[in-house]
Amino acid sequence: METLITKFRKAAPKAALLMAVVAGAALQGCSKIAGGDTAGATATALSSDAASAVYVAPGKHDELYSFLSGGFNGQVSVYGIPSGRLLKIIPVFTQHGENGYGYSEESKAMLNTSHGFVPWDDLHHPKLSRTNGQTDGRWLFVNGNNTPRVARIDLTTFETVEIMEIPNSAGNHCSPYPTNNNEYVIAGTRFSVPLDMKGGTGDVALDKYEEEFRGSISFIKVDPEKGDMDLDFQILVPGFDYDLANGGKGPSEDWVFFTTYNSEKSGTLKEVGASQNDKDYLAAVNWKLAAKYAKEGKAREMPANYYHNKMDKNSHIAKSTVKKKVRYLLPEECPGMMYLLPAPKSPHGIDVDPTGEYMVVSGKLASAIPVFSFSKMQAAIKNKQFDGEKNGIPVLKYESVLKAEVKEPGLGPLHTEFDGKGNAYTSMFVSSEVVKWKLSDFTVVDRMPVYYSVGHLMIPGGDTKEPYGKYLVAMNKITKDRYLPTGPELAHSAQLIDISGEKMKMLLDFPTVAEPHYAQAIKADLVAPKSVKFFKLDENNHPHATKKESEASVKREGKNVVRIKMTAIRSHMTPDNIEGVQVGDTVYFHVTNLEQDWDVPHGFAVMGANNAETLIMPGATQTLKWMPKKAGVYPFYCTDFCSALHQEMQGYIRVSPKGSNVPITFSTGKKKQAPVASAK
Ligand code: RUQ
Ligand code: CUA
Repeated sequence: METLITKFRKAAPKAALLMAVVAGAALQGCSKIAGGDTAGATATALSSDAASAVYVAPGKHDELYSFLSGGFNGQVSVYGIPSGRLLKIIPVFTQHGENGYGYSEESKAMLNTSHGFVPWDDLHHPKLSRTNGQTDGRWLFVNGNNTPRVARIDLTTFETVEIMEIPNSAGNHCSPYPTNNNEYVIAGTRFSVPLDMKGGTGDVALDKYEEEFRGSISFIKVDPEKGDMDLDFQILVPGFDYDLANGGKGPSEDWVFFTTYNSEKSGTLKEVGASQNDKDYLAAVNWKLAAKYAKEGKAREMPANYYHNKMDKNSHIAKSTVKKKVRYLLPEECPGMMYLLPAPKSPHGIDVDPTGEYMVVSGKLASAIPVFSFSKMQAAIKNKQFDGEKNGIPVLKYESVLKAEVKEPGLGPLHTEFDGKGNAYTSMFVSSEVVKWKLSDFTVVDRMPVYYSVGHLMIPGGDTKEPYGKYLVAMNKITKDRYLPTGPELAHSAQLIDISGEKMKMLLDFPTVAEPHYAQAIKADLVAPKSVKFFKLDENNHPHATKKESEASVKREGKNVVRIKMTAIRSHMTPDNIEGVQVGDTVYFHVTNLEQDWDVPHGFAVMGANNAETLIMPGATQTLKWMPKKAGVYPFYCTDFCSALHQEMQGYIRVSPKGSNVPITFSTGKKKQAPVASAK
């Protein structure tokens, strides 16, 4: 009792501080409106030649692709930079009615997990694949936060081709981090959980947090040619919360760093409980050494249960494999693999500068930004400048690893990126600004207000060895009065800032699809030339593909399955008249798009289907499953305006009562095909 009360008393002032920080964030947005000075603020912040700097003439292409996470819509959206034009939405963890992703029979398996079919997630961090520490434009890795998953998008097709579930994780937030040659994609858990060592979380009393809960860091191997992922091993780490991950480069390229909070190991009211200690930790993990330990037999194995879903390139059919074991390392058994660096209270962002020497830790509740030195860290390890240990992991002395602190940067520092010209840019959530400071003397040299409450910011390649320091994109959580009002729900927003000169220049606001947490951008010429225009029909090995109209068919299989193998080409479907289906049947429309040309998808929808349309790319086959419930005649049609005769691209399917003797027939144009005997 006594201790509880003392604990609470200690907590009170800290809780008050937190409340002030939270209230400050809300005030920030409102005061601008109340003051009525928004227009003024915008005008002064906007550079006079902003319009021409972002103008991409009709028919011309943008200089860069940017990939913005969609946060709680589970998707990635692709914008051209500098125009801010939305080019595409790539569904990843979320069903997408626009093209049938997650609805079609082929793609459903992408969303399988050990919890069943999960058609949603919270996607925070896109990370481009790398070669020699530079983005190479091959793949984009993204994380699913809620039901821990890592996905890979192929940038030749802009499609999600692989999703790996992460066992022993909960809230896959510090994820994904690809090493400099994609040796591994590394993913850390946000929540610690009790592991039952049987493939799930343990049924443990919640007040046992301190003793029973653990975190995990997962090491996913990436095939250097194909990009295929495979969970190699995990490190089971102390039961803190792990927030963000970023990796070294150059001298530090064997290392990956994680911010942690809740080193107090509080299991409840974390806004207070996890803010007791004056310092939490930056965890430094030598991933190369970890991989060596795992390879040399230090890893144990435990049962697990997680899904690995892959889309086949030629059939476009996703398949799930269930994995039943995972290997793990314990840091206390692997000397030299992991160290803890004290970092001011509940740090959030960790960003390593392009030279690999500085680790910048943004503590959202801290008043300065600590910058750690990698060479000092190496020396401190060598000279054993330790401040005890935590769960068998050596803690380095704060002073022994600290290079400098950036003083009075602003309120609520979250994330930092670099321009490759010796400058760092940090987002300030509470004071809504981007702050530019110098890596040479750690002084602040410029500020730019952003609207409002900026989370991440992104410089193309700003997290790699070679940033492209021309643009910065600020991703804002709150827009308030920035756009025409759209009821209670407002768009989130991105702002494009010119960072090529000494002073930042505001260029453009553009609303985003859901919440952009983080983004990546890359020069268009690293991606555009490799873009696939259509799929080759002769490489289509879908078992129900129909490569010629003469091969189209309708067959009854067993008692109540009807399989329709259909083709689509401008501007008809074959067959377009179908009879003999009965109530109670399960009907599969396997539609092959026969086009061999760019930008000619056909869509397919049938009245009353409890499903989305399917959108079939040229050369591909997609399947819509339909279970008609009433007798009648049902129209179907192509949903994508594909030619002048698109509206004519339609047909009928007749559904008769169960047990009816209407035979299966199908046709296109006048001549009826002979009825096909049922294949018992
Ligand atoms: S983070 S809250 Cu990247 Cu700042 Cu998700
Ligand atoms: Cu095919 Cu419209």
